[in-house]
Amino acid sequence: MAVTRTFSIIKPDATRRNLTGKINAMLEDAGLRIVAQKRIHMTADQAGKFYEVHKERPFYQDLIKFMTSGPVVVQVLEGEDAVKTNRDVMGATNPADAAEGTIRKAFAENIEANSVHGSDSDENAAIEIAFFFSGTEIVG
Ligand code: IDP
Ligand code: MG
Repeated sequence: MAVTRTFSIIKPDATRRNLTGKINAMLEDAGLRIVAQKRIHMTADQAGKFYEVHKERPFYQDLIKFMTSGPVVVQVLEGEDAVKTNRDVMGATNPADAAEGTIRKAFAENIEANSVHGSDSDENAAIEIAFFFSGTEIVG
């Protein structure tokens, strides 16, 4: 396995409850290195574009409302097989299905307000990283 990068978001439900540090500790304990990070308040335009793949899903408008309801922390994570390593520590989308020891099991409020985003493939990781970060903001 190679060292790769993935894109992560600490979502508004988590920043509201001041969980950024606890989530970062779980990411680091899973072997991921935070090589870029910034706290932003997404615009509806940004959130709409970011989640465009879900635009036909019934929850799309709600998701945009949620993702713009407060600050988020966008991150680039680096590590062995980073996409999978991060998805494993995130846990299932629905916290009711998330395994013990995962971020969503520990912190998610419900299937929408589920505390973290993580890219689902290396291709999407590259697209999502470029959506929020310039090359000089990422320091490996
Ligand atoms: P993922 O975040 O685990 O990759 P996706 O299916 O890509 O899950 O969905 C993106 C985000 O959309 C989820 O993290 C969650 O915030 C929201 N979402 C997914 N499914 C539902 C749903 O059935 N109801 C409400 N929100 C949902
Ligand atoms: Mg997804």
